[in-house]
Order: sequence, then C-alpha cells, then structure tokens
Amino acid sequence: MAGGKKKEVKKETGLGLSFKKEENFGEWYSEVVVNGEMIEYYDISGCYILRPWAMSIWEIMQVFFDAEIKKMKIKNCYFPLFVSSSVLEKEKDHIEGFAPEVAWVTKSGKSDLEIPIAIRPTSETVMYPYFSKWIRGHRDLPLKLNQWCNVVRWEFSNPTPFIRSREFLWQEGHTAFATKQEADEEVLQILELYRRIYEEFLAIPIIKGKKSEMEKFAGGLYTTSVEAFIPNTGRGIQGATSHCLGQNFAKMFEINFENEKGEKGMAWQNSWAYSTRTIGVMVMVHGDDKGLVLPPKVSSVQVIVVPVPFKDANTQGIFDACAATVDTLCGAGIRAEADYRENYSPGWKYSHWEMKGVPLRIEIGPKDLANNQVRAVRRDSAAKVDISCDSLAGKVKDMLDDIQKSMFDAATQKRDACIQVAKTWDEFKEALSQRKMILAPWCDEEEVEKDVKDRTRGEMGAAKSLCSPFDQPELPEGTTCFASGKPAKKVDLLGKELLDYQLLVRSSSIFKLFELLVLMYFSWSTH
Ligand code: 87F
Repeated sequence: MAGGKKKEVKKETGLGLSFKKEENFGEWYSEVVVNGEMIEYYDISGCYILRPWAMSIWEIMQVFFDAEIKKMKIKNCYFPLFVSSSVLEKEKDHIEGFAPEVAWVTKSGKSDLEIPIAIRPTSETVMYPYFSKWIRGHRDLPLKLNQWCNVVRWEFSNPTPFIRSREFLWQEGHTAFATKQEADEEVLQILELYRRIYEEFLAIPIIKGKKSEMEKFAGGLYTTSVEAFIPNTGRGIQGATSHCLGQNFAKMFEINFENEKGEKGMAWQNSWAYSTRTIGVMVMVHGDDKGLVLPPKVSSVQVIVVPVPFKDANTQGIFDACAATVDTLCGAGIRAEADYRENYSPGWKYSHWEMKGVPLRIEIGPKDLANNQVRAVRRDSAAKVDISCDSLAGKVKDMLDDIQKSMFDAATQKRDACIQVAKTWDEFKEALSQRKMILAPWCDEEEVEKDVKDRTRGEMGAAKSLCSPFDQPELPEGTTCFASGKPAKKVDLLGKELLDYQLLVRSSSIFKLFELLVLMYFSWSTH
C-alpha cells in the first residue's frame, strides 16, 4: 500500500481502511483485498497469492459447480500446462489476437530449449488433438470434459487482483456433440449455472445475453455470457462465458465421427469457463468502508463468536458459553468459530472480523450470560439483536438467509438504478456520462458497433456492446437504432467495461509521483 497522506479512519484498535470506496475506488479495492487477508502481493507484477480466506470462497463455489456438472455427466480430467508451438499455432485465427499474451518457456537451466514451449492461456489446442483421437464413432459422443486448473495470460496493462492477473484459476469445460441442438442446449444449461453462482452464491445480479459478432470469441460460432456491473466505477464486467464453438475447431483438428448409417459427421463443440474473477466482482460489489462484506453462502466463517469478558465477571462462564454456542451452530450445519485470543481486545476483534467480512458476529458478555442470550450483529447492516440461547440455531439460520437475500436485493437495487434506457445518441451519451449501462435499440451491424467505440473513445476507455440480453422487450414497429438511425433489430446492453478502467492503477501511480514531488520539495527546502 502507498504510504503518506491517508485519510485516517482508523480506530483505537489500529485496524481500518485508509481509503474510502466512494472517494478512491482503486486504492480502496487494493487495500481491502490485502487487509481482508484474501490477497498478498507477490514480487512478480500481476501475480498474487490467494490466501486461505479467498481460496475457501473459490472452493465453496467449486463444490457447487463440480456437483452440478457431474449431474450433467461431465467428467473431470487434467491436461498438461505446456503446449508445443506447433499445436498452439495450428488454429491461427483463434490465437492471432491473443498471441502477445502467450508466455513461453525458452530455457532449462542455462541452456536454450531447442523449441520453445508455451504455457496454456486456455486449452482448446491442448485438448482437441485428443478429442480427434478419442472420437471415432457416434458412440464416442457426447464427450464432455472439464478441468479445474490455472492458466497464464501475460497481460501488460493494469493488473488488478482477481479481476486481471497474469495467472488465474478457472474451470474450463470442453464438450463435443453429434448435433448442434445438443450443443445449443448445453450452452444455456452452463450459463444458468453461472447465473446461480453469481446470484445465489455471490449475491450479485447479472444479465444473461449473447455477445455481438465483434465481442464474441473469434474462434467460435456464438458466445453467451453473464454480465455484472460495478456501480462505483459505472462499469460492466463479463462474469463468465459459455461458447458454442460450432464446427470450427472440429474442422481444424479433424474431430470427425461416423454415424449409425456409416456417414461422416463433424462434431459440434462448446467451451465454457468461470474464473477467480468472480471473487473480485464480489469484493467490488459488496465491500464497504469497513472492509469485505461476504455473502453467507460463500463465507468459510458465517458466524464469529467473540467473548466479551468484563473485569470481575465470570470469564470462564463466558468462554464456556462461547464454546457451547459454536457447538450448537456447527451442529446445525452453520459454519461458526470463536475468537478466544487473549492478546486482543473485543473491540479489536470486532474490527478484524468486520474487515474480513464475516456475515454475523455473536458477542457474549456477562449480561448475556446472566440472561441466557447472545447478541448478534449483522455485517451488512450493522443491525443488532439479542437472541435467546433456546432458539439460537433456528434464529441464526434465518438471519443468515436474510443477510444473503438483503445483499442480493441491495445490489440489485443499486444495479437497476444504473441501467438507463436510451433511444437516441444524445440520451446514450448523457447516460454514459452518468456512469450508467444503457439499454438501447440496436441495428446490430458491425460497422455501427465500431463507430460507437470510436465516437466514445476517451482516456477512460470506450463504450461497447456488453451483450444482447436474452430478456428482450417488444420493439414497436418502426423503432430505429440509437446510433445509426437504421431499423432496430433488438435491444442491446451497452456500457464501458471495467477492464478498460485505467484509473485503478493510474490514479495511484500519479498519486505516488505527487507524493514523491512533495517530499522532495520539503526535504530540499529544509536543507
Ligand atoms: C489469451 C491468449 C491466448 C482468451 C487468450 O472463453 C488465447 C486466448 O483463446 C484465448 N485469451 N482466449 C479465448 C478463450 C476462449 C474459451 N476457452 C475455454 C473461453 C472459455 C474456456
């Protein structure tokens, strides 16, 4: 973290954030992922250590998604991290735009490798030669594989923990079918799982839709996505993608089969992924000036129990009540822990667990002990309630459900307030300047899409089509495109994208430079 002029919101506990979410979003984000103990910075730019607090969230989503895809008869596998250059470059079109991001191994020890080896940025070219080998007849189809792994994309701009890192974790699914219809169905089934991860687990509303021809994965037939929104930045962000690859890769890699009648067919393929970016979106949407705010469904600690001993009070009794509370809650399937550390004050512990975003805190002091009750404090709203020990588990379960729901509702309300319908270019520009996403009638032509980018390009990135939402309103006869005036074919969701959001790092480096100049000035003037 940058030192220097920080707005002190620190309490006597010594914890707290130096930056406010509303005032300096980029710095706030970097500070909150570090102080919340999710991320540690690493000495290679764009690479981050995922600490247990972040990894546990990833694992909870993984357990859900893994079970769901197994129900769909998708099998896990693991392919190597390395790709030979001949295979990687086999599908030239697909790799072309991405080539600068591919990292290569060129040495072992001091000697150069005869042929450099690439590190997978995605695994189409790694897997599909084997799809070709394994698929012979229609009985070999469908072939439905998934792998949980890391990938490397050597990005040069603006690394941001979880959101854009040079190495990240994801699942990548790769499937092959005999018919387009089966592939089409799976694309949407997977997209629905991605919606559930965002909405049911991370309490983040998303919009499902189809990418434009310009924004789709170039190697595929069509791309569907779930699109989230970060209100503080006014930016959309692609949450996850599910592609129908059509037969493009099958042609390239000769993934052919013979049907019952002995006729040759070419496989229809899909690929789909979600990554640790999900965690970054969650931090950005829900976090506040006290730190992380975790939705109960993904928090590895849902309830933190803090003993509040008082000078002459029955300290042992309080500690015993804490242990009993944890037992009761865990027995009811709630993830509860107590913080018994004696070298920290209760106040310090409150701030610490608030920073880490634990959804519910339970305090037990002498008065609670005497009254056979506990005090519960919600992380999302700071609301406090006393709960009788007799109805503890049920009440806590209800509260956690309510926190999950309130967080989703609050995020939805905020997101909805940032969606503006625009019918004309002027309305569109106006909404964009107010940091909104825009729903606008759209002619769906590539030239016009390019034109929108050109006409909105500024220092902070251009506006683009985010998706064409599946949920389409009726378009009245004669509706025209907001950008071209041509007949509108559909309504499109447009906006700026978080990945083009330079401010995240640039503001901080300008800030550091400014600090340095001030320091130099003062050290000069005092000499
Ligand atoms: C970066 C370097 C090389 C994205 C890249 O979305 C290649 C690529 O192919 C690349 N960045 N992509 C597109 C990935 C498409 C697709 N792969 C499987 C997915 C879902 C999972």
